[in-house]
Amino acid sequence: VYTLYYSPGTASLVVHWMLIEIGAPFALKLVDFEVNGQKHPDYLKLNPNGTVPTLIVDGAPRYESAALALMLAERHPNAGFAPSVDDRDARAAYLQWTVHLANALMPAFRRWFYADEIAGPDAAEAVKAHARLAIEAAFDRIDARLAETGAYLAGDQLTAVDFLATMLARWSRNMPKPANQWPNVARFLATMTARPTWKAVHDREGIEVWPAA
Ligand SMILES: N[C@@H](CCC(=O)N[C@@H](CS)C(=O)NCC(=O)O)C(=O)O
Repeated sequence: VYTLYYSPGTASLVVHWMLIEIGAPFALKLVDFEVNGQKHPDYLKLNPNGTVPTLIVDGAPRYESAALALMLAERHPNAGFAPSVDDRDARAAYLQWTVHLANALMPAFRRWFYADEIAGPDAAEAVKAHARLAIEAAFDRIDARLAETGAYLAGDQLTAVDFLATMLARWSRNMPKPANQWPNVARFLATMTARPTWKAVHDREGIEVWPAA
């Protein structure tokens, strides 16, 4: 049984969503951002970064949403969410896009949502303008990749990286250019968000489903 420390709609959503997809038993623990629960000493013992998600796996706390997505895919091979190591093209693309999303797109969203962190509130507008360019450039590249495969990020097979990409696309929903304004991303999102588990994870977290039906 896994235990997921989460906050609604945040980086924990990809892990929550995949747990539902896989059908693995899990417990949820809400980390209340209103009271800064993510910085509580007890929580910092689990995840010294003071962020969500944290997933308890065989009694050990694990973190980093992209790593957790890859790990769940590996631990539950029957779900088919990781390309086989023998499928070299798909495997390379799977790893490349997972790391790219975690390394380029997620930090840009961090700057967008936590613009004060970089250089204080006075610089927030400039930080956001820069973050917006980085996020839109990332979706340009994702769109081109999805045009190339005609299906998913790693190729024909739906894999963990697609759940990660969908969560990140959701984060753009209130931005000047939401991710579903890129045509190939829109086609991909239509497929991903039609999965019944997409609505299920929103219901479990008590948040509005995007895009609205
Ligand atoms: N690289 C981390 C990022 C985690 C992260 O920044 N989570 C945000 C929510 S999306 C958070 O916990 N924010 C609360 C805070 O920083 O105090 C991951 O992917 O797990």
